[in-house]
Amino acid sequence: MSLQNDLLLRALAGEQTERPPVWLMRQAGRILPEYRAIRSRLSGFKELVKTPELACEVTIQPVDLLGVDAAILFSDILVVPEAMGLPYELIEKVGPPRFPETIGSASDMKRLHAVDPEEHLGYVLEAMKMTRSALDGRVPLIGFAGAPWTIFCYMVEGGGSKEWSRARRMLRSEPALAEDLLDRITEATIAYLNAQVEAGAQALQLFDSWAGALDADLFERYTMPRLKRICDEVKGAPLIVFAKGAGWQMDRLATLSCQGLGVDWHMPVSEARMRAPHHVLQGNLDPSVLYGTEAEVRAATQRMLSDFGRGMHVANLGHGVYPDINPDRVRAFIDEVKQNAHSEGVN
Ligand code: 1CP
Repeated sequence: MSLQNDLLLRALAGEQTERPPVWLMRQAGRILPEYRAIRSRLSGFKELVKTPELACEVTIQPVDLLGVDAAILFSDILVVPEAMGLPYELIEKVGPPRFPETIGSASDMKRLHAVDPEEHLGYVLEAMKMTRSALDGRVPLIGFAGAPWTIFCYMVEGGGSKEWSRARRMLRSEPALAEDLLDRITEATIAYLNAQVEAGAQALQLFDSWAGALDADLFERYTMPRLKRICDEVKGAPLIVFAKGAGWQMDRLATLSCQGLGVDWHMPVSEARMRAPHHVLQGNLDPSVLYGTEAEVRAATQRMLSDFGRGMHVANLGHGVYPDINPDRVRAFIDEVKQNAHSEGVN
């Protein structure tokens, strides 16, 4: 089945497209009342993630309701530590996800096992197959995983953190243990992403949401070799690596064999382009711009588009959309990107 809208895939292949494709990180989720309606009928987030019919339905919602050029499978990066042996909890109205058990010592590693995607993450692969078929070629389907360092952060800390000091302490005080844990996450991630491609993912994103917590030495020693392995060993779909807060490492990231690099809103676009001349860049509007008026959203989107210039660009925010943003502002952002083509006389 050929794609009716293949802008994202053509852009990631380095082709000059009529206009940049546009999608939003975290587009499937709490910004949409239609998502909240489904969620409120369920026992919680986990039921949604583990029920392929429902995951499929909320994945397609932003395609129907917002008009994005790609769907991203509704799931979470935390399914990988769970598949390795550390289950997460997301208790409604209590707060963000938590891991009741964490990794703090060599003996904790006994809790972990190798990941067989079919056996341990079959529900994600099922949702992927179902969604690919339900999309019926309307837009490409993006699969994803967390990068090793970001998953390591959650497995060591047990939940979100401002500084990730416990995770960074492990890198410095127990390097052999840290390397072992990062390698196991890397193995699981490679198998998982390849299985997603087999199940129907047409593009992939690796979220290194907490890459910005590392200094240059730690980034080089612990992160770069694993990102390189993933880029080299995952086959069959273009890959975007988004290392949030690590724009200053763009020249190192530009040595990776992935097709796309995410750019957060701190990074001047001209500098990202200079340091990564051969990669497609994705981003980078500050999500908080979407709290402004429609006119402000449109003006800021225009500025972003002109900063990136023509080609080699996937329009997105510089991080995930915040749950309390008005979907009309998201629509204004998307519409402004789409208008961009018309104002230059092409579709
Ligand atoms: O419905 C709810 O109330 C739960 C909120 C929620 C949602 C909608 C969580 C819990 N995860 C998700 C979905 C999700 N998570 C997607 C869906 C697809 C889409 O993008 O539309 C994706 C790609 C993720 C990825 C994810 N989960 C990341 C990487 C992206 C990023 O924003 O940096 C991270 C760090 C997580 C962990 C996570 N899951 C959920 C929360 C609240 C968090 C943050 C935890 C913390 O650090 O405190």
